[in-house]
Amino acid sequence: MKLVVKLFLGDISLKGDSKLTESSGVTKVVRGLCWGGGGCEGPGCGILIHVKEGKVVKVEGDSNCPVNQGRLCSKGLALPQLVHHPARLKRPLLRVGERGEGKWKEISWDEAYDIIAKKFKEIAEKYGPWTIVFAQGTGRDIMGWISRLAYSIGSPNWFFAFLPGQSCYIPRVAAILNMIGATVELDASQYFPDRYDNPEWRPPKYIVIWGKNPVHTHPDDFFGAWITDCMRRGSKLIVVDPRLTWLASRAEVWLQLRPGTDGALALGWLNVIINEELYDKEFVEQWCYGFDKLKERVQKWPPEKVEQITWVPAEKIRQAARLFATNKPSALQWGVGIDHCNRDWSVQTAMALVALMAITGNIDNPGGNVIQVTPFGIYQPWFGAWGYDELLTKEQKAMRAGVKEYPLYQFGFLTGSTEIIENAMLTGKPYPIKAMWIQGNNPLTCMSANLKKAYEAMKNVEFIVVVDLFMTPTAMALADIVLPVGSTCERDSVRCVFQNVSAVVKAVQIEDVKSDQEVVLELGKRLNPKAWPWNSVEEMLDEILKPAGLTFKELKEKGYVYPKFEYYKYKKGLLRRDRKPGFVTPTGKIELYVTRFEKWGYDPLPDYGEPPESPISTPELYKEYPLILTSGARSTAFFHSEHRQIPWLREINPDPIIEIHPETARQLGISDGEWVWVESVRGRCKMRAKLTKAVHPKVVHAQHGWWFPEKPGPAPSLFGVFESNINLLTEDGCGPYGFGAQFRALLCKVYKAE
Ligand SMILES: Nc1nc2c(c(=O)[nH]1)N[C@H]1C(S)=C(S)[C@@H](COP(=O)(O)OP(=O)(O)OC[C@H]3O[C@@H](n4cnc5c(=O)[nH]c(N)nc54)[C@H](O)[C@@H]3O)O[C@H]1N2
Ligand SMILES: Nc1nc2c(c(=O)[nH]1)N[C@H]1C(S)=C(S)[C@@H](COP(=O)(O)OP(=O)(O)OC[C@H]3O[C@@H](n4cnc5c(=O)[nH]c(N)nc54)[C@H](O)[C@@H]3O)O[C@H]1N2
Ligand SMILES: [Mo]
Repeated sequence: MKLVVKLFLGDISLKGDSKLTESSGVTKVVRGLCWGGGGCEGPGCGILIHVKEGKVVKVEGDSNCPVNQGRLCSKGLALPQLVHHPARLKRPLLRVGERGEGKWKEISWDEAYDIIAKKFKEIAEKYGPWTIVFAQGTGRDIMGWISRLAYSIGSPNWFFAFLPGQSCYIPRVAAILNMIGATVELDASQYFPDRYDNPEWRPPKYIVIWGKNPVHTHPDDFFGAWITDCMRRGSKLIVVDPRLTWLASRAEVWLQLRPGTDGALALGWLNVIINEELYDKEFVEQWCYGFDKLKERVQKWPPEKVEQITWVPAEKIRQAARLFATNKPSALQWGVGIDHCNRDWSVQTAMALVALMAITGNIDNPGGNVIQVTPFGIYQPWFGAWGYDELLTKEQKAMRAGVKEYPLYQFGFLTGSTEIIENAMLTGKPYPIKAMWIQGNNPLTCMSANLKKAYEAMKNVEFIVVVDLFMTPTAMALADIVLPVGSTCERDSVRCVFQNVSAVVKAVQIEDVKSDQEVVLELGKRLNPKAWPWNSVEEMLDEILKPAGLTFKELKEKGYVYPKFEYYKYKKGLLRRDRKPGFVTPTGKIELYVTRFEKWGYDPLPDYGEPPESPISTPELYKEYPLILTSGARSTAFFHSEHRQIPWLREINPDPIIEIHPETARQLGISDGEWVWVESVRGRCKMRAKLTKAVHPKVVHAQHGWWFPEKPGPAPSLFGVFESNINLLTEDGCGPYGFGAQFRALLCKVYKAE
């Protein structure tokens, strides 16, 4: 039978995995994008949304999308269950009982906007607009919108509530922006629409995967299966991870380090590569600054000493360092393991890893670590600076929480500091926080490393609005108004991040739900019409796309648009404003010795110290809490605290899991599947033991973000958020540079829950 599918965007013939027949009754297939809103923060996977009678009946990967080439993860495949979930928020809600009581009244959007706009304006006038804070989660399709909303009322304080030390990628970004002037990513041919067939591309000989698990996580705009694609084309792996991940089990070398000791290990690699003269001398001479000082610094870190700290045998350290340095091109990929495991040293750990990429000459070369640029130079909303310069006055910028304390905050995402804002909520200093807008963020379940403190802090905020798809513990406990927004299948939006520009396309409408974009535009107009001159979301998207010479309608038709990509941009004068060759740093070179850090009184070189809690830094505590706790390695079933109510996904991962080595469990009298208490000096929670040799006998790994949508919502239960949540045990606060968290590498004990 000839396949005829009526499409939203004109007719296209579907191929490959999309074998639909008329008899299946599917009437419409919309080509969209999985990005936030039920999907993840990942690389923007192309999807085909199958719609029948206004319902999403199936979502699959788009084989024409160069990013995922037809593949899709469990969360994307489960979108139909999410879109039509009975617990979805469908109308704006106004709190009518006490906070946490769970008593709500449905109101219209106009009523909701009126209340919010009035309140925000009053507060801005009386206390200053900076006392209204705008909180987002990991971001995805929210960052730019919410930051502009904040700036349009004069608040410089949009931030991650309450992510300690901006510890999702930003500590790494802070290091690399000051050393290279740009971010880099492993070259898996993602910048070419013809991908692996492109003649300029070469597969990396070795891929070092450091504190990351991309096949589960697809983070930082990287699709995990690109690693396995490279492996099929000859790439070999070196994995640095305390857990035996799927990738570690397939690596030529797996370095099972003690959690939190990455800095020492990286310095050990640098020691070997520099002292054995395995580095790229020409590249270092021509393009790097401060090599001699780095050379001097790494003398402190011979492999034998590093072995004592990291538990990784010196010979293995040498082997890995030699393989990486002597096989060009090779690439090094780093993950949130760098940001979460050693709060006070995370920036300097990242610095050591940047130095490894640089001195081996693996920067912006085919198959190395390529420098990322914004496609078409779009002043795009993703990085969240959208409107910063034009909308904020100098005085308002100076009020951003953290700028005075942490000069490096210029090199993150222009966000306010969690530590300063949370403290301001608790103490009223340096100014009180009067209102909070929470969009795409579940601080009471996930993002804070100290849930009870976050709870206490937010209780002091007079007026809180939560914008979400579901009633979360945060919304239930604290919201005065809850606004329902749609999934990635329910909105028009654009994604302009690194490799391409692509369109998020609306396929269905669920009751009174709006998209995040509509909400910020409509509320924004009421707060400051000058900042939101567009009459519709489409007009706004057209404006954003102007530098690409595209309208939103054209982008929807084209699907995935790639700018021309160039290697060796630093040689061609493509990075600097003055068009001279070199990097965007004060010296124009890659700064192994960071001149800005020197200026600000920070150590300009990589270094290592113990995590705040460890067998070495707190030996007394270690006697009582004899296991090293790491947390939050991502489950394929969930995005952080999301998806617990989605049947297909909950079935994959029904309970909160703690991984324990079978030998350790035997000594503790714990058997597989048993409920246990996990306890740190700060608190305890209940989890189900999974016995596995994938963890070291002295290390346990706990999942994060757990709550139970099936349990009672009203306080004190709050959907059981304080029962099995590991963030009752973790430690908050940031490191000296203002970055880094301690979600991992802490001490705990585990015992049977009788
Ligand atoms: N112990 C431990 N804790 C951790 C971590 C860890 O490794 N270990 N990791 C940390 C890290 S790196 C991060 S980034 C944070 C994440 O912390 P969060 O970003 O707060 O986590 P999410 O669960 O993704 O919460 C996002 C909320 O946004 C809603 N949402 C989803 N899509 C949309 C949308 O399109 N629009 C709107 N308006 N809402 C949406 C979801 O329903 C959910 O309630 O957690 C941190 N917490
Ligand atoms: N399915 C799914 N995907 C996600 C998310 C999700 O919640 N679910 N969250 C998204 C977000 S916001 C982020 S930040 C990314 C994170 O993505 P990744 O950076 O890939 O992070 P994780 O899986 O949290 O951790 C990576 C690895 O770090 C290891 N690790 C733990 N402690 C240490 C240590 O001390 N040193 C080293 N070297 N490794 C350590 C863990 O064992 C784990 O295998 O994932 C994103 N993608
Ligand atoms: Mo994150």
